[in-house]
Amino acid sequence: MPWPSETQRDTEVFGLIDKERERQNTGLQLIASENFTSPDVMEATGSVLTNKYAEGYPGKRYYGGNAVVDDIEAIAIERVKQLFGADHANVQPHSGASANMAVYLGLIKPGDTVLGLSLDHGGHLTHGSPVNASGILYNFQSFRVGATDERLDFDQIRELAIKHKPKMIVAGTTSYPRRLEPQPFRAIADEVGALMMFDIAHIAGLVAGGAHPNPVPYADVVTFTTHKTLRGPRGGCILTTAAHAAAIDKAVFPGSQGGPLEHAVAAKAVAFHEAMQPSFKDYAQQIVKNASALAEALSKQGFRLVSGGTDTHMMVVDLQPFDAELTGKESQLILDEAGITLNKNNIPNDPRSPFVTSGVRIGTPSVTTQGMKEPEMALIAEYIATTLRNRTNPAAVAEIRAKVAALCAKFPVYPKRA
Ligand code: DSN
Repeated sequence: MPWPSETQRDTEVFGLIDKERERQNTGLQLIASENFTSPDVMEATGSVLTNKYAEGYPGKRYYGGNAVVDDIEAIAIERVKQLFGADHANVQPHSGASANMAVYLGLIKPGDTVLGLSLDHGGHLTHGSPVNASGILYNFQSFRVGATDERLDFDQIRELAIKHKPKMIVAGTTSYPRRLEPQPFRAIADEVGALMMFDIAHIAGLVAGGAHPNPVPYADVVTFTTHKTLRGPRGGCILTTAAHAAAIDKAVFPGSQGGPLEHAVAAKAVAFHEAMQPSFKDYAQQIVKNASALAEALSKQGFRLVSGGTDTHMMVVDLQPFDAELTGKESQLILDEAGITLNKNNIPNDPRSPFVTSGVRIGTPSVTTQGMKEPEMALIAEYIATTLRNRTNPAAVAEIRAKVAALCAKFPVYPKRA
């Protein structure tokens, strides 16, 4: 039987995909949690594996026909264990949020106390936000960054841990620009008898590439997404010590997920292979160098960097010293018109709501994948500042849009569809 698309291709959706490819090719992608995956990762994601049901784990499936899928998932597991030096890996979580919820389901009980970083100070929704299942089902107590240095305060974390006696301490962030050392979290967890989970969703690629410390030797469980700095397909992953392996596997399937997305698992395996190559170390180092260069250039343009700068792939920019009237929301909108994509972001103790904000978050994983280096970071800072200074002048914004397109043309990501 012919596919319907042979006679009636869905030009509507494929037209929009072409449009999105064009947007990604011609604009600056500065969302800290995004990246460009390789053609091989995309090929695996779009493969025949999307057709297969495979509830269970390699060698223990509920359906037949899984010999090939078993080999693929086993390769993904072995590669990621090797990449991070872990005892055990579960590569099935559909996302970082699913991975985190599976850890809570597997290792603690509803109502148990957990410590995590407050969302408005750089934590994640799944680190106990009251609007998320983590905050609804578990008794999360939040720590916050220091009032003056805007960095994690381990004295505060320790005091909270002693006071609340959590079952688990969650380390990890989504909009915190500083390096996270795992040892202080481990010391506090040991002192109060808590489990330690480290969510490295943002920095997994930096850890894999050796640019940031690996928490695996210190944490009971490490979660991450595969699509951020790690540059794989959209998805999640959990690494654990041998002691927690069975509980975590049970919490993922059948605890919280059904059939795994084996096309995504295959693409994760490809991404892990890519992250094992020597060139990935250079990539991880360059992401951080680019972020430092961009932060410095933005400071020179009159912006304030939360915590004074960055040692990761991202920075949180306080817009207030640049222009007290300018919000994150307005900046995001006008920069989009200039072909510069980033996201509004609360700064610590932000007087504005999360829908408006006084800051923006900027990341360098995507532009680094394109091959941009420090000189381009100076240009990007100039384009951002010029756009925001001239935000009521459409001709000036259009001029920046043209400059952004010219810059991106020098660093093409995906060739146009033939
Ligand atoms: N949405 C992701 C981020 O942008 O950091 C976190 O889940």
